[in-house]
Amino acid sequence: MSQTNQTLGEFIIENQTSFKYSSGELSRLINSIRLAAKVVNHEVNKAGLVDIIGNAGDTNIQGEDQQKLDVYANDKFIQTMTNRNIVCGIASEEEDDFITINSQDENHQNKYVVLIDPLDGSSNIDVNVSVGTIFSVYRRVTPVGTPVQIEDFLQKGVNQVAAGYIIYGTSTMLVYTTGDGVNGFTLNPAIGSYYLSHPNMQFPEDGRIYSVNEGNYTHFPRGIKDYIKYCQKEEGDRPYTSRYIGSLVSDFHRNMIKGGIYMYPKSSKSSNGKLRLLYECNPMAFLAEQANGKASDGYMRIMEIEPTELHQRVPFICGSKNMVDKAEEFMKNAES
Ligand code: AHM
Ligand code: MG
Repeated sequence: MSQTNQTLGEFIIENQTSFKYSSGELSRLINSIRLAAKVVNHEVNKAGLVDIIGNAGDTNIQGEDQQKLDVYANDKFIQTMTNRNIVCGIASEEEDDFITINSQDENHQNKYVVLIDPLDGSSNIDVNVSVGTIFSVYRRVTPVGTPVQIEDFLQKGVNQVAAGYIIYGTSTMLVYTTGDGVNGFTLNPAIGSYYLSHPNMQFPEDGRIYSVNEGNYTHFPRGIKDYIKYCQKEEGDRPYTSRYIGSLVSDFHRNMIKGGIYMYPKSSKSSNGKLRLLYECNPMAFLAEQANGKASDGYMRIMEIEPTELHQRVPFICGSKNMVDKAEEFMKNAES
């Protein structure tokens, strides 16, 4: 039985041995993400102060260049994982290509690659709305000790060994899975430690919240339009409530706790939707499935999609299982 006074550090150590391929490497990796997240959290929290305490122009009070927060977060996560020498490669939504780590060092035995969206929903920062970091971890498929290759990153979501997100919200939380359920940890900012606050998180099988950018309604496929009309219909426990933050991590987090569905479908304007398969959809799909939820592109399981490029986009429907099933049913019926 989990204790709520357990810190993330204690939890990682306690659960390390139950992990199938345990060598401590994955634990060190989660630890470095935990550390970088604290640094980024600090910066995100004072975002509104930048114009007040920063110098005019583009340098801050220490004389450092002011960076956009998403660039800052990208640098911090990459720096932390590179300095601690715990992964062999990183791909980031903020970088055009993947980064190879220590390919010159023949003793470099690290076997994991990380894919990361360092600050998702960053357009929300200016208006003080929650943003998040999303990460996904795979075991490399090319030989250990050699430079990573594109195929180490272009793996199906089912191959993930860990995934998670940090939500910089009213409180900051780190939520992650290593394939054995989903656990959420809340940062106590006074102490700088994360505590297990949400053990074994589960999507309710049914929900009453739908989250979609309805401004794009006219451009959505028939099946999605029909499903939205279904959500709005006065019948049984409907109409459902519409909630859309526009910050995937926050919308997902709320839906996981309360029960709901998130949709970013394709539209006549963007044939594959907006969200990235490798940095956003796969990690959220892994978390959803580990929390008894479901993630689909409308027709098939997200984690079964064969990736073809690093920044590939896919339509994304994710949340309470029965709701995703229903949306898929509408997609299918619209075809016939
Ligand atoms: P980003 O990676 O550029 O921040 O975009 C991803 C975000 C998601 O967090 C959010 O759900 C979605 O974009 C919102 O998009 P839109 O404004 O088109 O509804
Ligand atoms: Mg993003």
